[in-house]
Amino acid sequence: MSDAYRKRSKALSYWLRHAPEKGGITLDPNGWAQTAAVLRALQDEGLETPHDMLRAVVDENDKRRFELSGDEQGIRARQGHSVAVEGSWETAVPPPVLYHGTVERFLPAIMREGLTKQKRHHVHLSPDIDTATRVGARRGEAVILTVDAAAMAAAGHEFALSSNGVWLVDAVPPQFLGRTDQS
Ligand code: HQG
Repeated sequence: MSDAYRKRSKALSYWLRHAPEKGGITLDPNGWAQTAAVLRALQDEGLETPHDMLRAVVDENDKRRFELSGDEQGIRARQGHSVAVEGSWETAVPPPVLYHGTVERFLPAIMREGLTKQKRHHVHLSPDIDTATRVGARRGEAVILTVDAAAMAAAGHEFALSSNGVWLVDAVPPQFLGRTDQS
């Protein structure tokens, strides 16, 4: 992503996941904002964004964080919210093993109480080690944990899959966690 797109992606993440009111934006119960309101908010930030550019920011986003509605009048984040929204993700049967990228300093708490969702709606899990490594590396040297998703599902934990491929759960109790050889 170019710098210009990254700046806009960060502003969109902030408004569409965490603080719509800071952009003068409202989200409907499914997380949709009016595209026109978002374009206005970008302009107010000095980030003039023609509609075509917004479409490109959405289409070329490195993690496919956002989606436009069919008529492009609406825009929303696919996952990662801290504000209350519902319905952006679907319940799904997970693969047997999923991964979580984190850093060493969180491990004592994680091994004691499991993965908990912190400020977001869900704990985010990755389908592969590469993705988990990138997630963990945002905070330092990545440590990759395995999640025994098969055993969790068998124990009744519900998994959802966002439309950009992120696995979402309420929590991962410590007995389902392990460490990969890589970390
Ligand atoms: C840690 C980004 C202490 C957890 C990424 C993580 C992802 C605990 C942090 C998406 C804990 C939460 C999500 C416990 C979990 N005690 N620390 N019990 N349980 N943690 O950002 O998974 O660029 O909410 O390990 O790429 O890092 O925003 O979650 O380090 O896809 O689209 O608490 O966000 O995507 O941090 O990242 P986050 P995450 P975007």
